[in-house]
Amino acid sequence: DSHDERQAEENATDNSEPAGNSDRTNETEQSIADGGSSETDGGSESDGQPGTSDRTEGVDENSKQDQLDEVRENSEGEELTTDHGVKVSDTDNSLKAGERGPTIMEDFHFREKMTQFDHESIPERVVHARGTGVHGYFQPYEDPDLGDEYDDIEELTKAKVLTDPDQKTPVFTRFSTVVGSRGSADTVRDVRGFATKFYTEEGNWDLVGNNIPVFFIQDAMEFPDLVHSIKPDPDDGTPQASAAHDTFWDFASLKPEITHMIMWVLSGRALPRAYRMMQGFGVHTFRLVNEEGESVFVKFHWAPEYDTSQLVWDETQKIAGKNPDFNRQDLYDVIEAGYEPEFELGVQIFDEEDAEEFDFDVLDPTKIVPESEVPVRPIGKMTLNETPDNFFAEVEQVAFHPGNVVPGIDFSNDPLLQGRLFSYQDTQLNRFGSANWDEIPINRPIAERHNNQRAGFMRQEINEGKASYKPNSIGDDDPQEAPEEEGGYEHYAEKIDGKKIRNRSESFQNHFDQARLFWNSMTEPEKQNIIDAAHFELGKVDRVEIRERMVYDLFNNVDHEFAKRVAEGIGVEPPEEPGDQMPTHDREDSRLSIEERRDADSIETRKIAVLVDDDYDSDHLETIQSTLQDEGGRVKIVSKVLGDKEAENGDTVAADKSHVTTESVLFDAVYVPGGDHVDALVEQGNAKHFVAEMFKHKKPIAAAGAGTDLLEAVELPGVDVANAREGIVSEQGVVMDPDGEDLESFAEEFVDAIAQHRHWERDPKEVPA
Ligand code: HDD
Repeated sequence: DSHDERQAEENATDNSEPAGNSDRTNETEQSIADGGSSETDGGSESDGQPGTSDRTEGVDENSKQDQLDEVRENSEGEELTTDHGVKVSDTDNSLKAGERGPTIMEDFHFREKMTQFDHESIPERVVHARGTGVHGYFQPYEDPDLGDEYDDIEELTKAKVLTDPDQKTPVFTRFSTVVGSRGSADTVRDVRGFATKFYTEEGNWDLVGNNIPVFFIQDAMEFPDLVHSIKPDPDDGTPQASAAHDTFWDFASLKPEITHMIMWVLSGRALPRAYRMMQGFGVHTFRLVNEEGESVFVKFHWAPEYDTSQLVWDETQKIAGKNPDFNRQDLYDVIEAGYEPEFELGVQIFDEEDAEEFDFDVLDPTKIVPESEVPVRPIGKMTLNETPDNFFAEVEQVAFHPGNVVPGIDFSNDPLLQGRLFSYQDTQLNRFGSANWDEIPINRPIAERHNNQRAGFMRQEINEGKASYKPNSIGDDDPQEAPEEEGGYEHYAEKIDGKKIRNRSESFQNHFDQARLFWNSMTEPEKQNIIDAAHFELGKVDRVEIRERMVYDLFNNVDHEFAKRVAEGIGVEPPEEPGDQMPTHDREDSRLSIEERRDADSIETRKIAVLVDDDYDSDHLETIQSTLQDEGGRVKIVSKVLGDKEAENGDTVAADKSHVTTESVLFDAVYVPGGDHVDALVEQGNAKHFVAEMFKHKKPIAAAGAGTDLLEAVELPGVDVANAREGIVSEQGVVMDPDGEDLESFAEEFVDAIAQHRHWERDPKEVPA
């Protein structure tokens, strides 16, 4: 199995300890021939009698993989054939009339090969075109703590995927950027999509969320306008994957309801360090429904096992050139190295009465339910542990639809959600050209399917029997409708009584309260990041009236100081008074700040570069390297050129990367061991730049022994290397041990500095990198 081979290879080459093992435990060989019907029973016992089988039972974490095994194709050791199974003798030369003559129409192999190629591409997603996806499973917690009001999760929902702690439901999760086309860069300023397909035994449930808990607009009717404004301009097709142009800010400046979302998008949330280092949100208020048909409202939250972490702006722009696949590659790399990124699923539960109490409308997707009002209750965990075999078949063809829900999960009347329930089905028809997109292996449920929906382009299933209508007497009226007690989906019987009306509810008008809450909740460096981002984004806007509207009509109604600080950087006269709609509250919620949420207790999966040249101190290298690896860090040796480097004592180490093939922006931290090699390093512009840029991007830096000379040569602002001549000094995330004597304590200090991720106290303005 190619997964195992990749695993073995990674384990052999990656010099860090894998945190887990992503092998599938149960490699069931299930073929159509040996009785597992293509309808699939998900690995359960089947009596083989068409029409008499029970609902799928015994779904486990491998069920989807077992199903996919049925369609996996492996050419290893095989002979080349045409699509129709005829062996091919020559695939390099077309059939010609004579040695140097024209190609002959009869050449079926040429025609087939070329036709297939000409039709290889399908339309990219109109939004979220660029992304990556991986397999995993979800498992509910045993007895989750739901607070005082509810004892157990069954009181809230009958969805087994959320309630049965013995059930591991397979999932496929796709992460994405929104605006850029399929070939754009990963590290642009943008919202990230976070879409999960749960292949539950009761059918597919798609939780199609983002890494930001609110949205730009309040009604799906506005979505085409929003997307047209942010996508490249219609006349020249620029800029790619960027909000920073007149059309987007024109639209934004005329839509005060966008303000809250804009605050998030200008923050570090829009620059995630990794897809596995960001929160996810279902955004809308959904409903949970229990066996009795009672319902509560719910907001879904994903919390990453690895701290939510951001990149800094200068770094993201450089990464976009050095490695545009930065986030996509990271996810594959860590999973293939044996780590299994986890996300905890949490719910905020509130009922209609609670909703009445809030000073915002829970149906308005530009609002959060603050965690200070309703805590997030963790109810289960998703583990991502398997990379796809084929990007097109799995990542590109996976198709999500918020309308895919299972009994126990239902919708609210959020007008954005309601519109999505139409749009996703429709967009898949455009992408796949057929209503049969749900038959594509990655989209196929594990749960059995029986209905009279038939035919159409690329139909795969062979539906037996004469009657494809209901009611029928010819086929015993099968397939039978399932009453609710047998798992039939019943929509929550919400009472609705109103006039047909096209308007925006009064309760949706409070646009600045939560934007201010967000601003108030930021640490000072996070506020500065937002201001810097506004200077960049609005600085790219040519029309001054758009910049003015953003400052006067939007930002000045969030916070007066904020509006003034933005105005100063973009050639707009700072407002003299706060805006008339500016809320005066000074509420904060620390859960909104990435920095305040940080646990900072682990360096697992962080990438650390060690700068090495000939005559390094091998004790300095090995002691620190092994501590970092024991803590789960991934250490790479970076040198001027590839090849073995020799230590002072004759040991050698092979360089993993050279300065030609890597850059500081691709690492989380840097370490410079001592030894005579430092004489060479201080002469290398690339080595100095590496350290200076690490400093500029607020990343941890460590140096032992003579390694500190390199830091001195770089003249890091505010770091007094000359006076750090004794013992271990750690300031601004720069850890130095000039004696190089207590390497263990030094390593621990360095680990702490890496766990902090970024050292915001630094002032990078003086760093010439
Ligand atoms: Fe959407 C894709 C998330 C509002 C219409 N959306 C898409 C994807 C994600 C989201 C993660 C990518 C799925 C994948 O990986 O294949 N969208 C959201 C969230 C929204 C949201 C969290 C607000 C809360 N979307 C939204 C609205 C509409 C759409 C209001 C239209 C009315 N979204 C689409 C789409 C896409 C899509 C055009 C493009 C490709 C696809 O669906 O499959 O239908």
